[in-house]
Amino acid sequence: MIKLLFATGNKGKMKEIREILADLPFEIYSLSEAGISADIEENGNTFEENAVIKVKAVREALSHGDFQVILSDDSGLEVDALDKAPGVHSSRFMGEDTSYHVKNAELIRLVNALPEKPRTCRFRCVIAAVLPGGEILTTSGAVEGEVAYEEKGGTGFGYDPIFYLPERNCTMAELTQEEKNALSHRGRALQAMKEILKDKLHLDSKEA
Ligand code: ITT
Repeated sequence: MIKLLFATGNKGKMKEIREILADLPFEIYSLSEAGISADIEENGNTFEENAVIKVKAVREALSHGDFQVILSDDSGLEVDALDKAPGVHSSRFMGEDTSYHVKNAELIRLVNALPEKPRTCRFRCVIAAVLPGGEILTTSGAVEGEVAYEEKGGTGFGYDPIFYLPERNCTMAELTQEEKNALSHRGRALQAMKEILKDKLHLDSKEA
């Protein structure tokens, strides 16, 4: 098994990441499972910059060789009518400790106040990796949707209950977790990263 550290403190992300990576021979640790409490300043202007900031900060906090692979995820919601806010500030929007019920209601209110503007939005995700030789790589994924008129569904986390998928006629939070992972920004970015890891680490699915 290959020891992989996923540099996130977000439990919702971690659950999805474990499911998406389940067919590869990784022993996966979150930051808390690895006993790491890195206070990382996410001061990049893009998802890519922040994803790289996270893996580098965690690599520096580790003793050499603790983990063969370090991954991070920087992601967020871009609402077109709000100039792509909350974007890289998605987790900080209205304060990190504010409930998503409150954040979601505020986003709906902001978009409803601009009735002439489209409700289009997207989730974006960038996954960054530090490979055994120290090489840093990134992959990205996105999924298009619309800001819903009300919260619906209980799958996933964060903004999922207000992320309406026109083609499915439901919100992201009304899909099963497996359905979400198959089409989400995170699912797409991680699938692309899995292909790179399989190639670079000479892995087959299931077995090392
Ligand atoms: P880490 O930095 O520790 O990974 P974080 O929650 O601070 O955790 P980000 O800075 O990448 O992570 O912010 C991502 C935010 O974007 C997240 O907290 C949600 O508000 C939102 N988000 C990202 N992916 C999402 C998803 O699949 N469903 C709903 N909301 C999502």
